[in-house]
Amino acid sequence: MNPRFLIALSIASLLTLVRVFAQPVVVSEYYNDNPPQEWTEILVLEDNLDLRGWVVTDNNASQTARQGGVRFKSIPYWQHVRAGTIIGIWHRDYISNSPQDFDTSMADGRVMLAKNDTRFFDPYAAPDVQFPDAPMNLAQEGDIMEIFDAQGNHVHGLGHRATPGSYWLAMPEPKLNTASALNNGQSNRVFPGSVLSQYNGPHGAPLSEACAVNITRTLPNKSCSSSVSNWEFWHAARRPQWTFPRLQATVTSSNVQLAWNSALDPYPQDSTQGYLLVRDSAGQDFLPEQGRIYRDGERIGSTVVLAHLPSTATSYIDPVSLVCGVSYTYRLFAYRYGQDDEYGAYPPPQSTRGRQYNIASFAQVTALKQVEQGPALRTDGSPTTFCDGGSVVLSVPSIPPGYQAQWLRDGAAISGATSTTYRATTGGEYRLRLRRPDGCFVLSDSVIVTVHPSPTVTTFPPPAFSSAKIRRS
Ligand SMILES: [Ca+2]
Ligand SMILES: [Ca+2]
Repeated sequence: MNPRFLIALSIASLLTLVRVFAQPVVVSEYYNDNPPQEWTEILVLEDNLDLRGWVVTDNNASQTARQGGVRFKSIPYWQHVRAGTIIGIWHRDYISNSPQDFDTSMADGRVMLAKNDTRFFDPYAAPDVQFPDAPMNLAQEGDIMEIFDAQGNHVHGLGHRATPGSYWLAMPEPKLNTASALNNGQSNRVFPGSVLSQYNGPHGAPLSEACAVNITRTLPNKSCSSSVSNWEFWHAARRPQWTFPRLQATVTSSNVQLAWNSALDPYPQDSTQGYLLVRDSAGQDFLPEQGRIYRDGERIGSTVVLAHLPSTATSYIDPVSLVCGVSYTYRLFAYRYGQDDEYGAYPPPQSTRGRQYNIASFAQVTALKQVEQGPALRTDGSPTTFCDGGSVVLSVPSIPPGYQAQWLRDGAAISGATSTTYRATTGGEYRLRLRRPDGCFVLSDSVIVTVHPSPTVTTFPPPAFSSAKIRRS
């Protein structure tokens, strides 16, 4: 990475610290060619977004006047668009009937629609349109793809031109402008595009690139010089959020009853989100592959897929009779989107297409058959909620002879924690598991420990500048 790039990037980062945008939709990439082959790729970043009446439009070659494009029709299709939805728009008609080129189903979070498909779009022409017969026609010398909300407010714009035109200069942020022409066969794309703040910057900022290689229609963007992509940004937008997931298991003689708190789903009516519930009896740390569709009853090593559940579900009964001495670990993953229309059940994981699981924040619990009442945990009197750096000591008074102790956090054994006391410094649900001489397990009750990040003080700008703002986070 050359020093000028680093300096420019750090200046761009500083600028975005001062002005923070939360644009709900961004222009991600567009491709210049003869109009029937041209397309624009936009990415939805806000969940359950009403896109009815929104506009995507282009500009003229000198970047001085808005031209035309599409207005999203006022139909239910656009009313509850989910975060992470990828919208590709052909600038004319569908170029083939393959699912790659003609995809109107939004259940997988990706569509490829034609501007001229009046089921989804009304034609849009700006008041100052210069060529009413050819709107949404990318020009080599310069252009801008711009998004407006239903009230006509600027949302985001991505342009290209060696020198910026008056429209681009006057256009509100957030916006980017690649400082070059865009020949036929080239795409202009946001890159690195790994955080939202990188979708805004001054003309020529090293935040977008135009070239004829690594063109990625409705896929995460790649740089002109390497195949690294911003798939993690796309994935993070497409997976459900689940803060502090908690899964509890109650073992009875005939089943295991599971209950959990909910992952965030602002629009459960569309059944776009759900849960994948798995069970393991051999300590395998199963994580689902992104994009892959699993079947109920499917086995992956020692893990079995128990069920797919709607996002409104908060409980499940596993009709399994636990044997004394055997422990089952349950994992519950929140997901968004169905099977990808183009790739099917096994998309390449870094394509971010199809079903996206939150494997960074999921719920887990271990179920054991209790043959005797477990001990109650004690604390040392310290609070169980504290800041980073704090701790609380958990203990039991004594352990019966021959019993082996093991502390668990969120159902998983803590390495080396085998005495009657444990000092907890990280958040989670703590239990003590005792193994009896006959091999059966006994579980204590649980203590939930919550750890908040310590307040940190950041000075900005750096001390070399004359004034400083203090940010607390
Ligand atoms: Ca689709
Ligand atoms: Ca792309």
